[in-house]
Amino acid sequence: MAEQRDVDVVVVGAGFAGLYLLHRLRGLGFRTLVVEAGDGVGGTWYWNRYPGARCDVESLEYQYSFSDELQREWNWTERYATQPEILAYLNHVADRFDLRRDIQLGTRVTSAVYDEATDHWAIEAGGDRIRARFCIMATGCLSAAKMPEVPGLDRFEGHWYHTGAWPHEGVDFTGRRVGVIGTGSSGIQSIPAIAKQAAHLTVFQRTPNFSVPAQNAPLDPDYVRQYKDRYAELRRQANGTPFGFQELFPDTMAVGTPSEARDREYEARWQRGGLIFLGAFADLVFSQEANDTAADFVRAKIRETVKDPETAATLAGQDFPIGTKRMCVDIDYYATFNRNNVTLVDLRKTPIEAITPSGVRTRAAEYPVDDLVFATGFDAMTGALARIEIRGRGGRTLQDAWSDGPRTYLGLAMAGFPNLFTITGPGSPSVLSNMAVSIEQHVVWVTECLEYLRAHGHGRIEATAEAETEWVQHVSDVGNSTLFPLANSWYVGANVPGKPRVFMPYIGFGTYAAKCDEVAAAGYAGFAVGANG
Ligand code: NA7
Repeated sequence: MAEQRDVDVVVVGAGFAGLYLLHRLRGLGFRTLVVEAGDGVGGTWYWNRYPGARCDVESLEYQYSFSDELQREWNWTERYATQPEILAYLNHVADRFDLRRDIQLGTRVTSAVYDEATDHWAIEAGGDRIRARFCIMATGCLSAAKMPEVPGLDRFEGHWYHTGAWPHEGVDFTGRRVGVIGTGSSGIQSIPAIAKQAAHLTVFQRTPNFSVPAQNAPLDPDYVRQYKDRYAELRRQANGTPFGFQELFPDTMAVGTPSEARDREYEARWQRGGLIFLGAFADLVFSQEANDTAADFVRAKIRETVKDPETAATLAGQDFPIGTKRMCVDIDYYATFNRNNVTLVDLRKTPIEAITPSGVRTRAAEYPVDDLVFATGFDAMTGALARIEIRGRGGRTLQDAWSDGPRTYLGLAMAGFPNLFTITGPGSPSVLSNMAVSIEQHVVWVTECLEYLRAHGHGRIEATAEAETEWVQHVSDVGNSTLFPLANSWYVGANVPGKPRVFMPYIGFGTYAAKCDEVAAAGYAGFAVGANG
């Protein structure tokens, strides 16, 4: 029988969240162990190594703010950092803060079981057993890769890859016929890069997405210097905005603004590039009429860019309000379809019937490919947690507790699962915000909570069923006041057959953070706390 390790806190995952958790918990004197499935740190940025992978949040905004020296000394080279650069940054953080000695790599947590008699969690991980009073799931919300339900892959004779589990040695597509299935962020980033290398690229599109240009460029050293001087102030500003971005949200409405002025605003933002396009007007995610003006602007840009009218129409055939599926940020995505070696297949007209030994067969034709890339996304927000057997009070599994959809209090804790926390969990605003800002907020809140419990001699904390029910309702009410639930997105679990259709993220980072602060200031209102078991 493997030896059991005893710690105060076990953290599952060594990505952006897990690394910062370890740094803070250690600083507070908690004996902490981080368990990570990958052979390196970095989480999302460890696994997603597909060609063209970048963050769609600007590099200067997508970093830790907890260390002044770190932000001063680390230099991002481009406006949008590539995956290798972000991974290098996270490795730098792991080394700089001497984190590695408490991270167990290459170890997948398979179960976490709560012992009511002692208020401890028993964790099983690759044959190891760990006992900890607190367990924090920093497992990521886009980390459980999702393959499509298409028959025949087992007979495919070429190579196939999922963007979220890309080979470390890279893939050379030179001279090869490649198929990409999926046109979310991962597809939209990888398609231009693969098209430059492959002999031929066939893109299989089910739902066309909205994408705006990144207008990526090397960072100007003068700009970076000025930015660094104002860093703390800018981050404070981001912490109060609805999506955790520095850009302040406008109060002007698209409805009522004359169309020339509206289009000038959209054009200016298109030229600036990036997700701030959606910040053009305050009513874009609330009013269909407003949303249509932004969506029509992007569709016109697609038709202007893509030369073949039929291909342009297929790329511009979105059937959901812009922004209600994660909008994509691209480098030359639409222009890529002007290349002679790229073909677009509209799966809405001719769905995939099967993967054959030599390609992809749709209802209309067979497309021969040597390599297949699945850019088909993730079982988002709940997938990584569902893959671990998590048992709380009475041996009840989290999957059972969430059979009608995820239920959390603040996206951080669950009734029936004492001393368990989730970072970027369902019910938190993480996926609808600048993830770096959300993660820092969650980590600070959870670690301050543990500090409070220790200071007050409490060994147990648990969200009450009432607080959880109220929060679930509130998340849903806020979601329903917007256009978000209109899209068949992974925000509502639509990409996973059988997954309950529940709008999972909380909309409004600033409001959320204020609510979390209020809860803490009121002695953790909505939680039951108890003495050491
Ligand atoms: P996404 O955004 O979930 O995109 C997945 C894409 O794959 C999307 O276009 C899907 O079409 C498509 N898909 C999924 N299953 C199938 C099948 N069976 N057949 C055809 N096409 C399919 O994942 P990403 O990895 O691109 O991005 C995830 C997040 O990472 C992103 O939001 C950013 O936050 C970063 P559908 O829309 O379901 O019709």
